[in-house]
Order: sequence, then structure tokens, then C-alpha cells
Amino acid sequence: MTGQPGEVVKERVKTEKKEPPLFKVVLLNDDYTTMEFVIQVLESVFQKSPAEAFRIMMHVHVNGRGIAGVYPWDIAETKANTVIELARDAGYPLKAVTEEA
Ligand code: TYC
Repeated sequence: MTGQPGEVVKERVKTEKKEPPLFKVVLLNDDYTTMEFVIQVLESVFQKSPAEAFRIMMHVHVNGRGIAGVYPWDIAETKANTVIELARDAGYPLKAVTEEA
């Protein structure tokens, strides 16, 4: 854009809508949270089926960490905080963190 007379100015620069960046909610393993509690959290907070919740829980148990779900930033943050709060209320040290997907 030079501001010269007669110059055509684009009023809409881009019409494509950008998708929002996505964030993983990652569950971390520990030695104290029960397997049953982790499964319950995966079912209630991340809407996983019992079989999928068991699979993810075992993955975290064996590998140290695992993805509970992938969401836009505010939803990922809320879910990670919900996990931490539910665990704290139940007396477990279960942790969840968010990472850009
Ligand atoms: N390691 C825990 C146990 O043996 C189970 C567990 C799984 C804890 C996944 C946390 O994110 C976790 N009771």
C-alpha cells in the first residue's frame, strides 16, 4: 500500500477462518492415586468410555504420562484444573498439565 491516488485497497485481506490452536491435557503418573480414581476422572471429565478410560489409565501407569484429550486452550485449562481439584478433594496427588498440540 503506497497511498498513491487510484490505488485499490483490499478491504478484506483474508476470508479463510483460522482454526484455534489445540492443547493436549496430559495426565501424569504417580504412586498414590488409585487406578479406579483415574478411570473415574477420565469418564467424568473427558467423556471416555470405560474401556478407553482403562486403556488411557494403563498407558499413563506404564509410560509415566498420557493424553486424556485435545481441546481449545480455555477448555483444556479448565479440564486440567478440574482434574487437579477433584484429586485434591479426594486426597490424591494426581496431576494434569496442558501442552500445545
Ligand atoms: N500408578 C497408579 C497406581 O499404581 C495409577 C495411576 C495411573 C496414577 C495413572 C496416576 O495418572 C495416573 N495406583
